[in-house]
Amino acid sequence: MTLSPAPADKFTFGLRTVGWTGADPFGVATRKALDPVEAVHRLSELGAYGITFHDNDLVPFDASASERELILKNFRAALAETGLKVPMVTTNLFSHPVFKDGGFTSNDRSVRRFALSKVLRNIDLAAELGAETFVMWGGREGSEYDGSKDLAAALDRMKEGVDTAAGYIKDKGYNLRIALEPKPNEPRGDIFLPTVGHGLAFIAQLEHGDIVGLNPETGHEQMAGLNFTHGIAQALWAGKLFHIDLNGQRGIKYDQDLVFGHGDLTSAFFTVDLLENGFPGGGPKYDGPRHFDYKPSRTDGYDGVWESAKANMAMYLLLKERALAFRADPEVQEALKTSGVFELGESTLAAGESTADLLADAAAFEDFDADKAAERSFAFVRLNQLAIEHLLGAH
Ligand code: GLT
Ligand code: MN
Ligand code: MN
Repeated sequence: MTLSPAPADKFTFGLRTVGWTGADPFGVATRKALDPVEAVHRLSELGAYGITFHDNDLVPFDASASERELILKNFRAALAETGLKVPMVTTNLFSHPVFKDGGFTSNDRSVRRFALSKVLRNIDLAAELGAETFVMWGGREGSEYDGSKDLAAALDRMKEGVDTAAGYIKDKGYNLRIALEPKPNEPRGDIFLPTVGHGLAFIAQLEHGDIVGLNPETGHEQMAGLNFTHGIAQALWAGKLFHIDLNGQRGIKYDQDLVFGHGDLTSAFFTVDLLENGFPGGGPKYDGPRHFDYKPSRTDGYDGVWESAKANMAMYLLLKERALAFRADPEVQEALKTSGVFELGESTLAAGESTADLLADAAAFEDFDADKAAERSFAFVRLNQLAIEHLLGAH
């Protein structure tokens, strides 16, 4: 296996990632703005498959119609020249002060109407550029004070916004699906739909939930102290892993957006193991873009920007190599067996067995020796040590 990425690896980057100039709440930009056309060429040279963007990453909020056309013309030309794809597009409903109380859930109805209209117009652009996923990250949808929102009404408005956008996609016959991106907090004190679990429960309430899924981000689940691999596993299991934002985060703190694998490396290993190898017993697999949503550190110049873009892809490919070797190792297969990992795939009731049959089965209860069963060692530590050894290249 080679560590040089190729378009077949389906690595994608947000224009906002390599284009982040380093402005944060405490300081101004440390890098000059990046021309989107240059971003397209650079990413393509590095072996990426695609680029993603918010409407306003490309076209400034206050651009005139003719300025918009010129920007899009140059961008399309760069895409055509390099063959880089745009698999995902999203809408900025968070930067302009008008969105300070949210877009879909602002207490001000005129802002909600503006936000919805902005989203619908951007859906047209996404479809035109051939995107298949339309991400919705509601960073400003939330509150600092519980008394400032009618929380049920906020969820109604969120549902209205997402369902209206999904209905519009269907009416237009676009080949697009919506992917909601959960985040627990930042920039709002508390964001609505804070985790994968909240997102899945919300989708179940939608009218057009069939074309709405999730775009989980590594760091966002970890900011809430949650297990990212478990989160994407449940989304996959529910048929809702439509897209993924890979990056790095170290513990429960502000959103770090580090390079993938530069946070919790063991967790990153198991994330790649799941994405590349799937569940041990089969089951649904993810085949969408491997999208990196990170920020090149503001300490670095453009050399560091391109190094970090390469680092995301190299980390993924290294982890993929290790994860494939892990599963292919006979010792690991044996350890998985000893640990009962494959046994979990067997249904607890036999085919056609009723609850009455189970209750009548003395072997399951009266004759079951709980103390004896409790003696079984699952040997999970050995299995995990093997995983870490593979991760470190020791096998
Ligand atoms: C913003 C956020 C990301 C989201 C983007 C999608 S915007 O940069 O921090 O996690 O994926 O709107
Ligand atoms: Mn993200
Ligand atoms: Mn993030």
